[in-house]
Amino acid sequence: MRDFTELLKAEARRIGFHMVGVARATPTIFFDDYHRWLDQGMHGTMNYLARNLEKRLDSRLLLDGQARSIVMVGVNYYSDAQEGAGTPETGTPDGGVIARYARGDDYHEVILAALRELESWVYERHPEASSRCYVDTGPLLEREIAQRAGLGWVGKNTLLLNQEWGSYFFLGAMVTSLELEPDEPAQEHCGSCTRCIDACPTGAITEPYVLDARRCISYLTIEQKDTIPGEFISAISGTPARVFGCDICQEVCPFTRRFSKPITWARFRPRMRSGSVNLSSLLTSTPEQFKEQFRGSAVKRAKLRGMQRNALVAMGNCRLPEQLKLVQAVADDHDDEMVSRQASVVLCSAMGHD
Ligand code: B12
Ligand code: SF4
Repeated sequence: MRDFTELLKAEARRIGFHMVGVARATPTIFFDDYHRWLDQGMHGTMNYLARNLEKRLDSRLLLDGQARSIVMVGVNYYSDAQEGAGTPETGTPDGGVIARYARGDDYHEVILAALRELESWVYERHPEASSRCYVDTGPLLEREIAQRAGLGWVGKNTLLLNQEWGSYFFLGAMVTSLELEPDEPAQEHCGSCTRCIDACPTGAITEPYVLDARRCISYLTIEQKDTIPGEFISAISGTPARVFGCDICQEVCPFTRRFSKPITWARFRPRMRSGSVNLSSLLTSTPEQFKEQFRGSAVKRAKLRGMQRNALVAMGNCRLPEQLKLVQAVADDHDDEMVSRQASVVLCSAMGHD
């Protein structure tokens, strides 16, 4: 299978994947770590992470027990817009930054379509093989498998880092029943660096390689559906304010600083100038306007109510008098009770109360 594996990798590169490697389907060596993480409740409300545990922790069980190899691919999504560099949205305190991964089209759809192209190529040559493609949603530890496939190492911020690309890249997986030639696992290069741990404003990286999702700005602004507790408001409304996701632990990393390269996949190019949106207009947006603005984007995952909640938190200490009025108005009256409660939490925090 060595020759076929090489041809498959060449095809993956022709399709446009920036990274490709192969890992054996095997049980994870992080079985105990994963269970400890769940037992401590670090997954918060993401209950799906506690489901399908047999498969998630032993990829041989995928494809009804037929999985033998996993082809891992990576696609760069870095956009180099300098947040806060005098642009209309971020140059004023009324802009909120969208994390880089969500500035273009929804990566799930884009990468899955490209992976299916690769899958068809394999199927034409091996119609007897079964396979399945995953981007994010499958019961897979994508980063751990990608490390074994040689795509990079799991950094202390828990993201996969690559010496040529940094960490601003998506992962995708094609699980197959074919016995492909596996790659050598990538070596770790974080060394004694702890910049991501030191820089996280909410202390979400509780120890190297362990992220308490409940404290992560990405989780708080995207996955968590209720109000964001007051203790996180100053971190989220810092400069620049974050309104969807967070890149702080990547922004400070010496590898992303040195090796990130601008996006080449057109569909991942940022839709919004400097990667940010106007907070006040988000607060007054109608469902129709929201749908139109974020059609085909990963941002719609947070829904309008989630984004309005995030906009309130991003306004934080209400540096602008107009913002204070807006937050007050939402606290007094809003169709969605959760959004209204969030406005009250923000007002209390701005006045220095808990
Ligand atoms: C749930 C999830 C989240 C959650 C939880 C994040 C987390 N760290 O687990 C939240 C919502 C917070 C999140 C945030 C983000 N996510 Co996310 N997320 C996922 C998802 C769906 C599952 C991850 C998971 O299983 N977590 C559970 C934890 C316990 O697993 P784990 O970190 O892999 O843990 C293992 C290792 O840490 C290992 N381990 C433990 N100790 C040690 C010690 C050593 C030395 C080593 C090497 C390993 C190790 O053991 C653990 C158990 O196996 C994956 C896709 C997937 N299916 O894998 C995307 C994924 C990880 N996310 C991704 C992205 C882009 C992000 C964000 C950057 C988005 C943003 N800008 O806001 C942030 C980054 C935050 C961060 N620092 O992780 C990408 C990452 C790409 C990359 N280059 O690594 C993925 C792979 C999606 C994709 N298909 O591209 N995410
Ligand atoms: S900031 Fe330092 S410790 Fe954190 S992931 Fe990057 S190299 Fe590793």
